[in-house]
Amino acid sequence: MRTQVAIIGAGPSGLLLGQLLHKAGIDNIILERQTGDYVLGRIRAGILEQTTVDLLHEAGVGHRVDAEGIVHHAIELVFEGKRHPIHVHDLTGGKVVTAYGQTELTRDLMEAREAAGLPTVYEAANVTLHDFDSQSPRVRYEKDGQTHEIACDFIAGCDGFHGVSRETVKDKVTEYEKVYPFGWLGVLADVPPVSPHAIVYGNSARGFSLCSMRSLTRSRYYVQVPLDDKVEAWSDERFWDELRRRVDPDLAARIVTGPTIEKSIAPLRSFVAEPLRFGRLFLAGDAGHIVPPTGAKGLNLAASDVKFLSTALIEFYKDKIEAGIDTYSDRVLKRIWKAERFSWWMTSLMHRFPDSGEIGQRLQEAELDYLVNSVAASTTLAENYVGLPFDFGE
Ligand code: FAS
Ligand code: PHB
Repeated sequence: MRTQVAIIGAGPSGLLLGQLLHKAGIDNIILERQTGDYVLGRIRAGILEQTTVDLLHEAGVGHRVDAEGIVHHAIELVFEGKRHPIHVHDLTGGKVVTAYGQTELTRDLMEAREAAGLPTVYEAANVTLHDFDSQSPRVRYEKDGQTHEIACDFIAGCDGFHGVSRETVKDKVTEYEKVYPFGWLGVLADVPPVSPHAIVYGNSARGFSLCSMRSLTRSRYYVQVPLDDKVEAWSDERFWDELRRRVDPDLAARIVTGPTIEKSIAPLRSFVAEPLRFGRLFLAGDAGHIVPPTGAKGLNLAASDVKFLSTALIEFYKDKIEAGIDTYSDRVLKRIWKAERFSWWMTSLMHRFPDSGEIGQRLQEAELDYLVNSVAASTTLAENYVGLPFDFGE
């Protein structure tokens, strides 16, 4: 079989890239090792930057996020038992973020791909990448007991942090990593969100908390937990009680509780692989980087990688220009590192660190008190939170 671009991974990166390339008339195939239902079953991101929403429209799948996404003009910070708004819309000249679950975004892209009759091989096992340092790369995979080979012009490694793409080039990659000494216990519950028009980030001596949502009837909450904590140790009652203790009394009194429909603990890390291009192989999304979710950057950073990569590939096929593919890695890494820095800063500001002692908590509270009372400091948070423009610093 032959195609122009072979995409590894049917997560948001791979699906969005596939859709943008298809819209530009570029053939592509996606190889995914799991089933579609398994991919949809992963509960992950929830906040989209405007540039990500714009990309969904460019890909022809923006109608549902417009209809069902919840636009936020502000976020709120809780510290010392009080809640403070950060009016991101006003501080950034009108930019906003939209609450819309990664599951729904993935579903929209999967449905559009299927409607267009584009080839996606689910349960593709043992994917291997070949000859990507030549002009004739190949991808192999196993399915139904058969080994298949795809000849292509380019390979897009969109296969996430544990994928085969970065593993294939591990001897050519420099890795930068920071693992945080805690995790996030997250729950989904079909109850109305306590703060439907602002994500609430909480700093408390008991640890970080986050009040978010997936719709006006489905809430998403998180509390910081020790790295060795176990989901089994957290009954619903214990979770709701702990969440209430970490926010201000007014918000605590308004939290609508109910049975959780998903409960999981995720570790937090900052990770970047350099470079992200190896001849005709490109890494995009979590295959190349991971951020702690405190800044709501993971999915949005994946989308911006795809913006740069799709533009470069379209330029190559339409105008025979190679500048985009030659500069892809340097350009996305400049953006990735700024998102890594912001995510690290938000994480450092909002979480309880085991080794920082009481002074650590007081220093965080001082920074938060300065931040909510300084237009300059709030603007810095706001412009990073809504997402820097694609051409920032260029
Ligand atoms: P993904 O990991 O989503 O997709 C990669 C795909 O490749 C998967 O479907 C995988 O099955 C497939 N694959 C892997 N190896 C393969 C192989 N060898 N062959 C074929 N296919 C292969 N981001 C936020 O912004 N906010 C959050 O709150 C947030 N929470 C998260 C919670 C968790 C537990 C995790 C793991 C991530 C979270 N993220 C969050 C980040 C997350 O949203 C990612 O940024 C996003 O999924 C990135 O999308 P992809 O790059 O497509 O990678
Ligand atoms: C979520 O809704 O899952 C979410 C929101 C904001 C974050 C992280 C996760 O910073």
